[in-house]
Amino acid sequence: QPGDAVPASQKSTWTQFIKSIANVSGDLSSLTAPPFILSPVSLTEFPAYWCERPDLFATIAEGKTPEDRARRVLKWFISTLKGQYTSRNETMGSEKKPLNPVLGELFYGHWPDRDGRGLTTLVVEQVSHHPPITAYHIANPSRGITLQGHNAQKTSFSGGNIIVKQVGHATLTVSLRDGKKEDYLITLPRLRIEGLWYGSPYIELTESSYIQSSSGWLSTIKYQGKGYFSGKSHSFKADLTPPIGSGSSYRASSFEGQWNTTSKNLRTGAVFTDVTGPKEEVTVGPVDDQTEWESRRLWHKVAKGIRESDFETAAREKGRIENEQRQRRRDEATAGTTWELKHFTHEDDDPLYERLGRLFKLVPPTEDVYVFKNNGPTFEDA
Ligand code: HCR
Repeated sequence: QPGDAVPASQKSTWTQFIKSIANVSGDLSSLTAPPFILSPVSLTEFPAYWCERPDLFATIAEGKTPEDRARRVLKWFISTLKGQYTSRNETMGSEKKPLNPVLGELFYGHWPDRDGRGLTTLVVEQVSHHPPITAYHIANPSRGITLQGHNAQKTSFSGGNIIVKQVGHATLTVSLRDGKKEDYLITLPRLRIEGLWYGSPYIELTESSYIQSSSGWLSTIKYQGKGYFSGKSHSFKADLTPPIGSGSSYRASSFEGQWNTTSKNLRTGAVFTDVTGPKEEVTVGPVDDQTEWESRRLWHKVAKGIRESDFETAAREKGRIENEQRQRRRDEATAGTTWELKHFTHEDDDPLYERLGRLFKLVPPTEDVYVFKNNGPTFEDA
């Protein structure tokens, strides 16, 4: 029944919230949502989903050929989707509205070196508040792999669902043994938030996303939900195709399955991805050791309020943070200064996006980029 999962006292606020979503297109982050749908986690924590299977990230470097590495990148990418898009349903019962990060908010974490896979580090910074934009840098220096990207969202409403277009992209770089580098441009899928009328939202991925390697190998990933070609939710089909003009010596390969469970190689029948086993959450330093700008310290009281259903405290503390931010912006305007980013530099064009995007005629032909300043924490005690 519509509204089934909504607590009785919040049914009318939920209906109002849904109606306001239908009217506001673009940025959902500032809409006030009923308490039952609030998450105590800030959006700056989300880039950690990219590396919750750090072994798969590390083994990209073990690929012997461009094709082998492109397949490993695709396997790692598909294996991140379950965490990125279904983990709130698992931990909190449904998709929730994350805390809207403040400008300059930081999130640091790492995955320890285990069995020789190397230490993997994570640096995240909220680089814009309106619209919300999150930049991140993930690195496994001993394996010579880095992932850099930024993420914003444009939302619209269609057929009772929220459609989220992800704005931004990620680039992955692998240092090869001969001193050369291989780059990958990763585009991001479109989301459909379903189940809104029942008060238990969940994500389905739609349309296509791409991973273009500088070696020419291209992965095209098509997403489908229930009722389409496999009849199962969270389905995908990915084609890995050789560089254009490389002749018949290479054969394209295809993979099919569900990104939240398993998938297989269509030709051989061998398992391609399997995310039914445990994942490894990012390790984060204790809240007491964090600076005021670090996400879990900054939102500590708000998150505690949400977790303990003390929504009065949560709202008061959230208001305090937002007022402080407004005052900061006013002070900057008076002083004629602007906020300086700590870990990233904003550039209007991304040469890597342009170069790799051209190979498969990606539109738009360029996008902006947040370049990492290489000044993250030392992660010495990791
Ligand atoms: C759309 C979303 C905020 C953005 C979240 C993103 C796209 C962020 C980047 C990550 O890599 C992947 C990711 C996963 C999330 O599924 C997605 C969020 C889902 C909901 C949230 C909305 C702003 C909240 C809408 C409120 C709903 C739940 C009623």
